[in-house]
Amino acid sequence: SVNLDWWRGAIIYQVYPRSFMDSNHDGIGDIPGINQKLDYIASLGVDAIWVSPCFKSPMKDFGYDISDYRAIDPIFGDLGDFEQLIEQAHARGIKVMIDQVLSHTSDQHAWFNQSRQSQDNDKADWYVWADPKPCGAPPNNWLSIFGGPAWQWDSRRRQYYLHNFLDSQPDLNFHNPQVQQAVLDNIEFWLKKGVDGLRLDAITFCFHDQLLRDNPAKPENERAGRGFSEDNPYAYQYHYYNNDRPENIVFIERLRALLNRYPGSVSLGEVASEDSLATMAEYTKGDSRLHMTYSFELLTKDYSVDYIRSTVETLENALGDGWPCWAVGNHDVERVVSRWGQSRDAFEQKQFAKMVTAMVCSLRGSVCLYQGEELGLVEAEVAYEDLQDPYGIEFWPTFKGRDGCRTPMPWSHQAINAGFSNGKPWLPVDSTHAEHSVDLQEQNPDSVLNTYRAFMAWRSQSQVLKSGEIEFIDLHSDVLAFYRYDPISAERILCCFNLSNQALDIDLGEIKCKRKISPACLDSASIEYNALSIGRYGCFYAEI
Ligand code: TEU
Ligand code: CA
Repeated sequence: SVNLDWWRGAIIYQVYPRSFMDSNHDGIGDIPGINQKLDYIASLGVDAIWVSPCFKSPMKDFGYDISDYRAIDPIFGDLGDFEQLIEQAHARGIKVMIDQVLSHTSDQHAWFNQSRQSQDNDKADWYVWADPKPCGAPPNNWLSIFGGPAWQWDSRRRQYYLHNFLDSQPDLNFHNPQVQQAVLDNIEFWLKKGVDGLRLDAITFCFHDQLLRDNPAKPENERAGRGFSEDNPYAYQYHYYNNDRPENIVFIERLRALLNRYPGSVSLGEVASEDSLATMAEYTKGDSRLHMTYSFELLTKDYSVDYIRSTVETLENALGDGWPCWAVGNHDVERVVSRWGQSRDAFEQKQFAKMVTAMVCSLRGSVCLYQGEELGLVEAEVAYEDLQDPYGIEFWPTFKGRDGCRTPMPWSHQAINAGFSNGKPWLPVDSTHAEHSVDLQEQNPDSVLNTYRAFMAWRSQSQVLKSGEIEFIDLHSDVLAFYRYDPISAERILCCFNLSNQALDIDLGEIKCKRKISPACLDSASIEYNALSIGRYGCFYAEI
């Protein structure tokens, strides 16, 4: 029988194609490279892959600027390679999710080429065009995430166009129903090819306020980090008018109606708004909107037991019947071992990597894990001369951009470029990454990689970890502790994660553990009567 609910509690492995595996040695990872490594991906025990954009693109934002939504970029291969990817992933029981960038296209897209020709052509209204202020300035104060105003002057059309990201990423005008239909038709092209789901890039940015009202200023004490450079003025505004507009819901419902015609296909919306938790709830309410939304809340610089607990509790309270999807890393943020890990000690970094993966995979929800997390990779050092990310180039050195988490996967420690490519890689392989390569870790039963595999195998057998409810408890200020339980079967387990680098002895008080169920790969705790001893960065699971 087909499990249409496969996505609930699924582990989704994010592949960043440029840096995964280069099959033809031009220095850039490609789809045949992914296909060569499907057995490796299957060995991780993940349920699905999310492939970052591999569609035709001038690569100004490395694929998040698409010029043809139905073609694979030649640098990555061709449609046949992608069809093989779908077929061979499916043969291994792995679902395939594609990245859909709907809010904007590349400025090289045929739609934009036509739209910019005049103010009265067929596609004149497909993007967000506006006249300058009488003084010639942009129509309002909206800002681009990547720096500067969100408006770019077009000298031919003699109007400004909106771009929330790079000026080579013009924003589509979703108020035009033809745009919505064209976008949905592109999606259906891929659904017909058998893809199992969509990661919806920047989905909150589809609509804008048609009155083009100015965004209000944000007081200093509310300027949240989320990876923004401190000198990026984007952090100085509330983005009420160019982001998360109410019309989004109507479009999301159209999108869901399309997905419903392809049973088992799933949507995962990337939600970044002023009140992301409320937006996530709104976007997943009932069963006519998105299946799940992607949370940025664990991609922050700071973390602590209190922070994780209050974030998860607040989201859980807001969500109701909505389904969350967690991530501790992706292609946009510093790698988690460096971002959260306090330690430079190799053993502690390893323990930390294992514990964080187990922790995030034990929360209620689905999880996106980023390539390289299974190796415990640290953030790569990328010299200014080697920078590729336009966002990093713009704000260097207060913000170094996103290249440090995008460097190539280390496959084999003795090979040139750690086995990623014989050619010069588009980003250098970090000098410390070869010692974390897949071949070395495969030989070591205690490696982060083998622990990850064993943990996933163990987790996949636990229905309560995949779909149970969650309830936090106070145990110790350095220990994140919660129950997962099934209200019907009354199965209840306790999950504990020591976020500190100190071994701890904790009195469990009233909590009566029936038996320890920690998987052997993460056995770093012992319990005697009601005294729990848990190692530094240790994990503990018990049946209650
Ligand atoms: O990111 C959307 C987004 O909100 C990011 O700008 C995020 O806030 C920022 O990167 C934090 O550092 C998506 C993609 O994940 C990103 O790679 C793209 O550059 C962006 O959309 C534009 O398509
Ligand atoms: Ca290649």
